[in-house]
Amino acid sequence: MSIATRASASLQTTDPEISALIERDRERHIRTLNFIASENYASQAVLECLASHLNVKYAEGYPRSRYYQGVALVDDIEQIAIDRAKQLFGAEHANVQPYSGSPANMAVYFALLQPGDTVMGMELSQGGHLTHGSPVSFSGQFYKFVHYGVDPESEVIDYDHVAALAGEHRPKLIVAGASAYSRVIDWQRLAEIAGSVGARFMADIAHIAGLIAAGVHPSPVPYADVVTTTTHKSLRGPRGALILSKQELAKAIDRTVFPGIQGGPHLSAIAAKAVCFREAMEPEFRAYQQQVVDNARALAEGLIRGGMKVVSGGTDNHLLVVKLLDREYSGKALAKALEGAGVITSMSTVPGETRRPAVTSGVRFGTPAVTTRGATEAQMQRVAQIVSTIAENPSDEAAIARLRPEVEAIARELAPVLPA
Ligand code: DSN
Repeated sequence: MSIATRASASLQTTDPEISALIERDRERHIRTLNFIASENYASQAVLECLASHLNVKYAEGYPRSRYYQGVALVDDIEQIAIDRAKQLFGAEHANVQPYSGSPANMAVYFALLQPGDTVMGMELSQGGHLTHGSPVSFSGQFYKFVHYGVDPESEVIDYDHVAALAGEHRPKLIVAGASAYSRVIDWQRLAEIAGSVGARFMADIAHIAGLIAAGVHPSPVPYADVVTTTTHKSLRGPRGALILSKQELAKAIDRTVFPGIQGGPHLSAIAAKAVCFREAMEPEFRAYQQQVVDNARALAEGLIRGGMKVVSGGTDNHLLVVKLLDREYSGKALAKALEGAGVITSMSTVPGETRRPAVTSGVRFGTPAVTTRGATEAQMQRVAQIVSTIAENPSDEAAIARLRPEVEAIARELAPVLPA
């Protein structure tokens, strides 16, 4: 085989082992129900960008100001992505280069803070994110994070406590946003608290960006100095991230993303982001996001009817967390049992957590992926019954085996969506 022929050989020919594993994983998706709140099925158009020749290109810098030649067309692509991101979210400035959510958050911290500065963020065990000051993340190591959380009774963010902590600690930045919080976030209230102590306000909307773009969750853009998001969760684009900001922070953010912490932008991902922003402007996207929320509510109601406890008693968005503090088994045990039946979830800590983070007392369910496959409330009610039955005794392997065909039957009713 000549060098040129080898370069154009298919994956199946070049590496049958990886090819077969990818195909088996595709089948796994089709035969199961994906309730991982942070996963979604991007469109064929988005995937085509990711697999395109743009993977080749180096273009360090920004459109019309690069360190490489041959960039005129990728400049157009990145500029379209920037313009669409600004239009979609009503933002003054957009940086579409962050490789993923953690580097996006790092770029904002590096742009706005000095090491050792005080920052406030939501407690990880109550729904926050590692990059919001966990001691095992750079964020908790470089900065002095003070954490706020939820009211122990309502399990909704305790805004009075946020205000009291801000007054006491005078942070330079307040970070809002979460990975496992099912209620509407009051951005205006948090921005007012930040303003009252002279802090900047950052919203990390990674989980709910799609809902916000579609107008089914309020937007923080009018209130926040900076908004970060991944593009692959509810927004349904490629793996990657986006930073939106006020114009006055544009230079500082851009400089920090490149050359501050990243090298060459991933132009295949940037093209895919542009496509995803365009898709998110379509009326169908709004209908999709409304169905995501309706499905999450139907699932929560069904689980509660089935005897399960749901954090905060329900959901306003795309996810919910079941609470297992009073059960003898952990979140990890239930998530594994559910996987046995074909219901794919992730364990989650819960407010008042008593177990280790690697075991937990909760399971998080999200509806973006199954809704992309066309699921509706009736199917969510059937899933809720199956989950409630397994939760009665997650060690009952015979029951799990009996329920698996029921899950597979629901999965077969849905669109396969993944390209072969
Ligand atoms: N790991 C993601 C999630 O599952 O929520 C957050 O980055």
